[in-house]
Amino acid sequence: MATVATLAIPSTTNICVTEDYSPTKKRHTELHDLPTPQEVDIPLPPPSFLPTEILDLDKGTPDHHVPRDPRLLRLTGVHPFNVEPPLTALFNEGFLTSPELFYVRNHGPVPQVRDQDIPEWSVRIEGLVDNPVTLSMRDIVENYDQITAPITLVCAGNRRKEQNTVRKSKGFSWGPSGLSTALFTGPMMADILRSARPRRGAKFVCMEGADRLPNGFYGTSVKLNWALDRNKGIMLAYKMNGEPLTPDHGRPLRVVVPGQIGGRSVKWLTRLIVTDTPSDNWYHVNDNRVLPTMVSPEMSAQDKKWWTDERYAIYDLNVNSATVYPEHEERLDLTTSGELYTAKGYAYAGGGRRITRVELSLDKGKSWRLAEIKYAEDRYREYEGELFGGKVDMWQRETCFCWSFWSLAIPVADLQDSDALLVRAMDDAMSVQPRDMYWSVLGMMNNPWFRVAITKEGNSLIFEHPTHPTKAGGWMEKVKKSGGDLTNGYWGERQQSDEPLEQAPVKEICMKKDGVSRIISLDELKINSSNGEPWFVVDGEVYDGTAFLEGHPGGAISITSSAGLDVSEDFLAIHSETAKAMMPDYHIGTLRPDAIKALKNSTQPTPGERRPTFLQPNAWFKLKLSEKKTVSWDTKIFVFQLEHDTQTLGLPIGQHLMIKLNDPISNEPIIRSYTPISEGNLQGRMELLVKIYHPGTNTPGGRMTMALDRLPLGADVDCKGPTGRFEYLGKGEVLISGKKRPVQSMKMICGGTGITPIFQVLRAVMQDTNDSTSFVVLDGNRLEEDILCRSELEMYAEQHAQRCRVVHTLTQGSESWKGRRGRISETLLQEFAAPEELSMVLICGPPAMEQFAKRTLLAQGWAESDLHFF
Ligand code: HEM
Ligand SMILES: Nc1nc2c(c(=O)[nH]1)N[C@H]1C(S)=C(S)[C@@H](COP(=O)(O)O)O[C@H]1N2
Ligand SMILES: [Mo]
Repeated sequence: MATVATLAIPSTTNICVTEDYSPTKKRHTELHDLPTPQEVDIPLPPPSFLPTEILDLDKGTPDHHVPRDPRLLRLTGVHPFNVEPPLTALFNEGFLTSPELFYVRNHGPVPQVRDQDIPEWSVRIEGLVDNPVTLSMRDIVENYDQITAPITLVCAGNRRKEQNTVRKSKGFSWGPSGLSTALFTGPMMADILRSARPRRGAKFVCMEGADRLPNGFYGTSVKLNWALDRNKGIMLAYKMNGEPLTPDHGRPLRVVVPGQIGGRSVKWLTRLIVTDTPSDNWYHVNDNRVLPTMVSPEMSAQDKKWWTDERYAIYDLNVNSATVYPEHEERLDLTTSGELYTAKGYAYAGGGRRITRVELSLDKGKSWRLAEIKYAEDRYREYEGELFGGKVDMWQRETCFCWSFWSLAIPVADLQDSDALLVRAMDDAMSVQPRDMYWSVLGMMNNPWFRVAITKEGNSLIFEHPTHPTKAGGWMEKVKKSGGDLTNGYWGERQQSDEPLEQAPVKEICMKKDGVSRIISLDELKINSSNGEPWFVVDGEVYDGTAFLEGHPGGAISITSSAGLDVSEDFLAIHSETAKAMMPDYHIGTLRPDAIKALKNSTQPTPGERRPTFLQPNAWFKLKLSEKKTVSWDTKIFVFQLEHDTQTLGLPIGQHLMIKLNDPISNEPIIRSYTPISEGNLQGRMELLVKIYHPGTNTPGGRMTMALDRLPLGADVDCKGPTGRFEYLGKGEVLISGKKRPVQSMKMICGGTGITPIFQVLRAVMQDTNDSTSFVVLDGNRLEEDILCRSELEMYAEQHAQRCRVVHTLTQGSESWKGRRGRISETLLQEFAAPEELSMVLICGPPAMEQFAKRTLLAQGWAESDLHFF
């Protein structure tokens, strides 16, 4: 080991702040130059390939600027970004985790920091100090001693899914990978604070990040004396494994508080405030606590005092361990397996305490076997020198701030005779993981013995972890489903002394409002959602999230992006009982049963797949604008390219698609339904006929149409569909709300761009020589120039005179206009759209026109079920 110190490791003491922060740099060159781990006995970072691509998933979110690794498991839907790596992938990286696989816990959007702004990034140190200062990145990097140290960060929510399976907590589910380890580089916080000279009486240091959240900036505090104590290792960091911090991990600067829960390690650091009381930041008060187990979500919501009692705030991590091998759902073939199976996993403790033993049991905890433990962190204690521009100086530090790895070779015969492999760790304070879970409102610090269930299947053993972070399955769910009580001290196994079947006393939270009896169709859901009211579905019930957009802790975007969707799975996975108890206020009705199925059946997109048809009913896909053709002074055809030349849109006749794009002015998404003018089986492209509603003296203009008009060629819009409850099946057959209906004739009443859905149906009939359905089109416009699709309409009327009649009426026709004049009137409706057997009326136009038509047609003898409004 003596050779270690003499090895020349390239250092980067002279950090050029700007160059060092290129986010697009693929790979840190220093790593190539470093000695291999065999030469120097310290574990070096695994090969890292920082992603440079923005994933499609992130494109429509406030994090559209953050490149990410697709392997990460998203725990709270698309946004905010809360992810853990797959457990095996994390473990297999070894002691250090590459930044792209490092778990992420973001309460909101990632602040966008440009390269050129980094040197000017500043941190203000203020409060109870004699010398308040503002330090720039340059000061922080150049004027303070820099250190590099390996540190494991663990989210207080690690393993929370197990808590949520017992009883839903006020927190989303984490599997056992809510932890990662890296070499952090930067100055000690003690040095930074000393230069501001804290005053007598100062006891805490509050930290604040730049991420703007629903309840203010993220912030928290730790004790000042800890921050000043070098043994506690609290530091600021701007590098992780020698790379500049990535956006998700706090670029350009964060706090790292070793040995404590990750929540104290504030990212995107902007302020340090020295105070005499703990932080009053919303996230300090309402997050990262273990309330007494009897405090229910409702109790905690009713009484603030639970949240302000500092005794319940978490600082040091507790002792914890988990098994990685056997993996979840691993199968061990007994005919080919050797005699021994080596179980492996990780263990960590808090506050710098060392893991002093890890024990495994195969008989429910009656007897234990001692595992071997590897402390990779200790290898750094013997190393002296610089690494990534920071001094590695840990020889005198006795503290353990990193995870350790345990392993134990077990005779396969013993596994075969056992129902479960249990693991527990102990630390140097002799704290040991408990057998039983300590459930609490926030579900944090979950650390009971980690149990891997073993079952026999033929000649194999099947292993099962308690849960999977994002998928169904795991032994806990199975036990719960079969009526077992997970909290009975025997992992839910029924004991002989037990009553025949004890029902878990879990109270279901009712999310429905008393007296709400409205039945909502799929169409209504879609229409209202596309009109800017975010209606979404959870367990077959419809909620309108409009009134909660501003107050929503998850941000408005998580609600708006749920508009028109069945989000049961995500919603239930994310929300606490408290959140669910709020839902009656937003409950507006029940979705029609057929609609529930239609929503559920829609498939999820597979990225990179060459799909024959473009549209998917529950997923947004991007289309590129390739051409704008001017039709008249206010009307254009927008040509969009499909994903490949032979792809078709996949829009049934009579149905619509939703288009979503960002309002260039407010930057908010706008969603509207359209019917393309191009044919549904056209390959490679789609054409939309759109009348642009420019602002007038008294009218604001159409937001969507103006936004479309401004969209540059090559830009993307999001599309989803089909929607609509009407479909023309062909040869006189109509499908309406899932029911077939024969028609011999159709009356089509339209105004302005209302012609588009009507034209689509008309064209389908006209193109089919075997279709004998007849039509009348009553088309109202202002000027002759405003008539859309006129030549096609007239061509049809000419070629199929017996079954196609087209009547135009103009409100401001010029003198030369020979056709009808005035609005669509009672007389016109009587003359061209009188009730008939085996007929129906299709209507599409401005709201006033649609209302007038409805009233008049009903008065003239049509039944409501004969009318369809697009
Ligand atoms: C009006 C309806 C809604 C209400 C009353 C509501 C309420 C809440 C509450 C109280 C929280 C804080 C955490 C908790 O107590 O569980 C929360 C967080 C959150 N909600 Fe909602 N929510 C609504 C709709 C939605 C929808 C439709 C989604 C999308 C599926 C969503 C996604 C989220 C996310 C991602 C978080 C935060 C995750 C984090 O802590 O970073 N919410 N919501
Ligand atoms: N500014 C800011 N800092 C933050 C958070 C945050 O949302 N905003 N999340 C905290 C929590 S709860 C954890 S567990 C760690 C996670 O750090 P990581 O995302 O780099 O793994 O960051 C902490 N620091
Ligand atoms: Mo966390």
